Amino acid sequence: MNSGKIDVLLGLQWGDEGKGKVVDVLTPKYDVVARFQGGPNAGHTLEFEGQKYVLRSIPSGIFQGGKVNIIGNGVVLAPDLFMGEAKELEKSGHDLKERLYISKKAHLIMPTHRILDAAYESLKGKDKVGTTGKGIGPTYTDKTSRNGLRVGDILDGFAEKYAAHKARHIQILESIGFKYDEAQLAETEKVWMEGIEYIKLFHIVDSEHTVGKALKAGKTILAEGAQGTMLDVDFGSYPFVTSSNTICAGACTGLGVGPNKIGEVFGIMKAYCTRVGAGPFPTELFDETGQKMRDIGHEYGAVTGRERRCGWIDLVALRYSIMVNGVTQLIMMKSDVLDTFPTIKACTAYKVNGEETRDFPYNIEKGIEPIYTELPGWQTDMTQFTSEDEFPQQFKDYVAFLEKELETPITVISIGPDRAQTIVRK
Ligand code: 2SA
Ligand code: MG
Repeated sequence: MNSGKIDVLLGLQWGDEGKGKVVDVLTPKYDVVARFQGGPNAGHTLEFEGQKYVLRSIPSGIFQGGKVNIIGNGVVLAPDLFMGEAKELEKSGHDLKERLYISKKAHLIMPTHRILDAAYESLKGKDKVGTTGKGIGPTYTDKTSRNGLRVGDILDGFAEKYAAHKARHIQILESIGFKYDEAQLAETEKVWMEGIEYIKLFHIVDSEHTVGKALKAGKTILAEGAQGTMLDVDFGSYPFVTSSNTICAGACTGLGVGPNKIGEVFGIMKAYCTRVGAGPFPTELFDETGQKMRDIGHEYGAVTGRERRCGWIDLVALRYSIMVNGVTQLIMMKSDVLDTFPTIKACTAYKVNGEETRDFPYNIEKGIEPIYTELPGWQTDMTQFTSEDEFPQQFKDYVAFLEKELETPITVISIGPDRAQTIVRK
């Protein structure tokens, strides 16, 4: 933690690395927690005091008083979903309105963006991305094509702006002959407009100033990433990616800070690997070993409930993620899921068209053969451990092997979903 700096926490794989839990452990140390990209396609699960919460657009610092939470300009916000999420938290006694700041420059996800999301997916047919259906892609598309509607727009002349944007969307839908339920749209719009009014109850600000002033005052800031590096629009497995920059640089553009203000970069990874949606996944397992990971790790999506694809840890992809993010510390999640496996495999290189490489290639869609190193499993229940001294030798060897391959220290190891099941290494 660095005063006057932004520490960034992000996923290094395909999302679902367990960022929610880590953020929950880290937030008490920070003055400000900010989201910088993505939107309701994220689902950060936090468990405490016997309650389970899934945060989509709201930063994870929201549960503690005295913290400033920011939804940055890089985020895309769906007012109706935001309202549902916020009201749910308020029901359980959390006061949000004083703690949450929303950027005027964040783009709004309109109901028609979600229909467009479905329309573009259907046009792609068998090549579809497998999006979360939350309108993420179309909203970012409107942003970069200079057609977007922003939170700041709700403060002035909103009705006309909304109507114009909607008309343009309808025109597109008609031009591609995509059928949608008009009554359903009208229904959604009603709730969405209520959401617009609801947003006005929060601090709507130029959040870059909020962040800039906090940095100047020597406050500590945590930027909370969503999805993962392999879903980054530039560096992920394009086109099977999300539409934002999920990497560390996204925190700069998504909050309005210079790169020299970045402090620690926490890279979160699982002890194995998962992916939801379509797209390449070189170390994917289609056998009972993969099913075992899914069962033990409860690998089902927080947002869509979809089954996650499972496979061994991919060090080629992780090295790449560490490089493009400038990761300074690794945090390894779900180590306990591998507790019963007799053998652990780690992919250290790819064979691409017969040639071995340790560098992540341009295209991982076909012709990739993972090269594995096999390590003996620890076959020990680690879930009750409280210190790294208790780790079995085989697990210590696995960690040392990963650190050597990744040339980055693993500073925190998670051995279960509870806050208490977190080992901070000496
Ligand atoms: P979209 O809806 O346009 O962003 O979908 C594009 C692709 O990105 C994938 N995607 C995700 N994959 C895993 N986890 C996601 N969200 C997490 C969750 C939250 C997290 O559901 O728990 O860990 O931050 C997520 N969001 C998008 C999606 O499957 C498509 O492949
Ligand atoms: Mg998740």
